[in-house]
Amino acid sequence: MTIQSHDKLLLTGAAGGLGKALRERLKANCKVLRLSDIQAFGEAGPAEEIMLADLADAAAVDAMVRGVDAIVHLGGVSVEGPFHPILQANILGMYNLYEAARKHGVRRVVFASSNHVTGFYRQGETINASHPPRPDGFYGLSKAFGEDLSRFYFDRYGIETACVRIGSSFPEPRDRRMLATWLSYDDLHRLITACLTTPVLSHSIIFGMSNNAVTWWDNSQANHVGFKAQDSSDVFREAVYARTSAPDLSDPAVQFQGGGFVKAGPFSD
Ligand code: NAI
Ligand code: 15L
Repeated sequence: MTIQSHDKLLLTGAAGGLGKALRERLKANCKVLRLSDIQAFGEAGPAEEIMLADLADAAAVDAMVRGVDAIVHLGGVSVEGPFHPILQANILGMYNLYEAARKHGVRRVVFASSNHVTGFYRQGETINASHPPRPDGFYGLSKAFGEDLSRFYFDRYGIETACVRIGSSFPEPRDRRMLATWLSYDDLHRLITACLTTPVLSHSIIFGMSNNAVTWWDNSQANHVGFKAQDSSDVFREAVYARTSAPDLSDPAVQFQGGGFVKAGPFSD
């Protein structure tokens, strides 16, 4: 069940893959959904507003945040790559977003962090939110920064944040690794809804995954969020095995949880 918990909810990264998947679903969580991205993506529909903004532009971010009650923050560079674009969108962008949230009294944020914060743990290990970050690149580092920054804004200003370390959120798992990391769009929406509605969120780290039989992540420290995954990658297992070859255990992409990200680069700006 989705509770309409907020008057005006801001969704950043609305033009992206997850933004498009969540646009209709999140309308049930609020009276008005404000959609933002750096790139144009069409007209506002009923009960929607569109405000384009570059996350690196403090004034634009301030205007984007003014008047909203809560934020689902998906915007930014979403893959490994050169440092400077990541610095602008994911690091400076997070600072701009939380400064605007502080100034305008926003009390709760759901931050799309990533499994790449801990991508250098091995696929044979089970980790929880207390394991130290082991980012697998500049992208994972930027998400680790976002988690730390949001913790500071909670400790200092009381802004609650759920750092959702999303695994792989696509219509279906694309390879054998994603049988462990897959998060369905419906489960992602359930997870965000839980983060928006749980009475006390505090600063929480939660791995974003469906109810997959194979898992590397233990969410027992996030029971207070109240998320129960209802989908599972298991229904895709046979098809994924049929179209993929047996893993090469000497390949770092198979050894580490971050998959191919762990061997991306080096990049020059
Ligand atoms: P995406 O790349 O499709 O969407 C990201 C959006 O952010 C794009 O529409 C892009 O235009 C926008 N953006 C980039 N730079 C910006 C800037 N400077 N200012 C404003 N907007 C900017 O990525 P996707 O898959 O939709 O992911 C959404 C979020 O979830 C990202 O933060 C990503 O890191 C995170 N995530 C996604 C996962 C997945 O499996 N899809 C897994 C882990 C994390
Ligand atoms: C991510 O953080 C990316 O945003 C997404 O595109 C996928 O690559 C995902 O991680 C993953 O690890 O599968």
